Amino acid sequence: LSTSFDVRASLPNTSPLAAYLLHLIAIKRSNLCLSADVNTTAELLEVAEEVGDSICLLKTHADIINDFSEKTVRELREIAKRKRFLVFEDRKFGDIGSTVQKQYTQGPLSIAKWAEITNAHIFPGPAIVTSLKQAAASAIASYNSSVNTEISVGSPSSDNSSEDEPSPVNGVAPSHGVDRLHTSTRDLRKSSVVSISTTISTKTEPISPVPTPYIDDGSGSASSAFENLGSTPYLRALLLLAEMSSEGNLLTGEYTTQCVEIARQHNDFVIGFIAQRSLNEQESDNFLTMTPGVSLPPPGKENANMGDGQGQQYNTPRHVVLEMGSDVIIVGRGILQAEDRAAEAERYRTEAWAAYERRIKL
Ligand code: UP6
Repeated sequence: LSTSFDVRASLPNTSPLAAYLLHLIAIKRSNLCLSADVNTTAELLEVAEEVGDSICLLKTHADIINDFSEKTVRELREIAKRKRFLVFEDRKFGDIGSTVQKQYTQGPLSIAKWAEITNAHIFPGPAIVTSLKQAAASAIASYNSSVNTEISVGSPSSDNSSEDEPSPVNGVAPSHGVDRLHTSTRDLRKSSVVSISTTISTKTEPISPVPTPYIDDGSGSASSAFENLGSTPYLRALLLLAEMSSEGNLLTGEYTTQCVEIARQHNDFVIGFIAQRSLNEQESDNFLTMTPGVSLPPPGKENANMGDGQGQQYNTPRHVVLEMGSDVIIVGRGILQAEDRAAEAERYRTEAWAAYERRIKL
């Protein structure tokens, strides 16, 4: 619990995406994830612009966005690249392996194409993890082959790509991507073993540093820190729901323990948990803990019993990070309903970062 994010990024068993995120958190001095629970693309992009500098991660519920489309994905990826955050689709998968593979890679959401991180329940058993891992490897292979194809056939304008298609750097072009995904899924079955760690993308983009004032901690300029970090790698990872924030939930005791066991067996793909406290117990555990159900009480109401009247239970950033050992706070309405969302996000970021700094000094 007292190990810094930077040190954790360099530990031997840390997967490439976890290492990237840990470095990003350290550089931005942000362990804040915005839960962007909005209903339109315009609102999503607007809030991403407003708070992007203050967050390490933006969490979506793509299935509540009425006009979700390729445009949503393309523009969100553009903001994520410019403002330097990762995207986490809070899909909470919970079906048999074969079905979750399709839900992850196909359909109108095609999550694997645009979200670095997603999450799953383990109540269907451990095959949910292996199946998602396999589908992620397939999506990465598809992306890599799309980049190679672009290189071999020339610029995207030389084929029939429509203007609305994301560049291969930001995501897999929709129509082509789906075909490629089918092909590579077939290849995957033939070859049977695909190691995600062998598919680290080296096809990175030129760096466009974001001059964000709070990043500079005196140890060097933000832009040089970002240069060292490089651009976002095309990688995929999973969080397991080990605990929930809602009143009376059943993710407790033996269920939570099983979740940790499954995560340990797949720590090349499972980078951490949605949980209310750190679940790192063994020396070799380096899982990221992300905690929803976080809000700051309004001034003067510090001792109020916080909830939303619909089962949600809230804790403060300080409690979650300092006392429970969580790494990243997930905040939705606490920021979304503020008049000045950028300022409110900064308030949450500052609180959560101060709690982390106190924790590592303990
Ligand atoms: N979420 C929880 N609790 C969990 C898991 N996920 O609240 O145990 C998600 C919700 C919502 C967000 O689906 O998107 O985190 C919390 O939003 P809020 O801050 O507005 O309550």
